[in-house]
Amino acid sequence: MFENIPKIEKPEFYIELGMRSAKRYASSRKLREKVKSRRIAELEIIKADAFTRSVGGCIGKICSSFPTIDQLPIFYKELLEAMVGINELKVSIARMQGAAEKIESMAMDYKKRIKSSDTEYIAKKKREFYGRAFSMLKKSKAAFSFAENARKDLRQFPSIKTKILTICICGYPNVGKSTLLSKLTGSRPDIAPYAFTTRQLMIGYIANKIQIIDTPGNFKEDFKKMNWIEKQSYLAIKHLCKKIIYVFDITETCGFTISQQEELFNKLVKKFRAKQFSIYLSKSDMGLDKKQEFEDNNKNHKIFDDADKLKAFLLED
Ligand SMILES: Nc1nc2c(ncn2[C@@H]2O[C@H](COP(=O)(O)OP(=O)(O)O)[C@@H](O)[C@H]2O)c(=O)[nH]1
Ligand SMILES: [Mg+2]
Repeated sequence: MFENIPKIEKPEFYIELGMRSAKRYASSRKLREKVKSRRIAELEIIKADAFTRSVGGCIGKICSSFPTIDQLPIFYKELLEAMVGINELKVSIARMQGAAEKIESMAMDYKKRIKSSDTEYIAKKKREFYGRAFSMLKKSKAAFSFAENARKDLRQFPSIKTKILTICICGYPNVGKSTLLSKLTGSRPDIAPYAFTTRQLMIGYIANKIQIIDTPGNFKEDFKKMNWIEKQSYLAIKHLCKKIIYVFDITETCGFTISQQEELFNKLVKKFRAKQFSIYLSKSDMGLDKKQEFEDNNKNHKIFDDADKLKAFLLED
């Protein structure tokens, strides 16, 4: 979703690029003026134009490639705030843009002044113009590096659809969440016989109608202390999903007892009160049948031990 922001270099890079562009234009243009000092002014104007165009063009491209923050869906806005900092990003973009605009207006002034001046004055003004332009860019160094770090973070943002029915799968590590995602959507997430396999949010789709997100279930209380994946999942549950499927591993081979799993389930139900919870009992193929027992204990929630039946239920809605 945010893959198109170009790499943001240090200000020196754009200075160098601008100077190279100035040189290239100066050597390729035919001068019209006949008088020596006029010819020098004409040449310097061509250079200043090329420099300003190059710097302004690069910065313009960077700034416009960032998403318009105020128009982002709330999920992405909060993710951006958590991972990057919205204000800091806005300030950095404004700084870079401001530097480009200032250079442009300095160039206008410089060109006007040297137009019909003598060689010595042109040389003095030239030193002044580039000196100021360079320091203008170098002063914005922090903004360039902040924007570059933001770009790197943004590239790792998940591509989540924010407008279709979204369901999150929650539960302790190793209970069978990714396996269920794969059974429901046919996608092939990271499944391994050890915990903490999920390093990226795993997302699958049923018939392009339902989006299912595999999340780690055991969130830390404090949002700030959550890791990257937990933050994404937490915000996805909070802002995007309508339903939650909680996976119970009835065999306890995941390493968590049923009562531990129940505790987490109750915590989530309390935390995300507005969501609709269903329960999926995984690993029921291993010979244990606890469906009736779960149904007796959870009158408020639908219980499934068959992924196909769960899928049919989700599609019904
Ligand atoms: N027999 C059986 N094993 C399962 C089932 N679901 C998951 N597993 C196994 O349990 C382990 C953890 O599964 P995984 O889907 O990665 O769990 P996650 O950490 O919750 O995503 C893996 O070894 C799976 O093969 C199931 O329904 N039946
Ligand atoms: Mg998993």
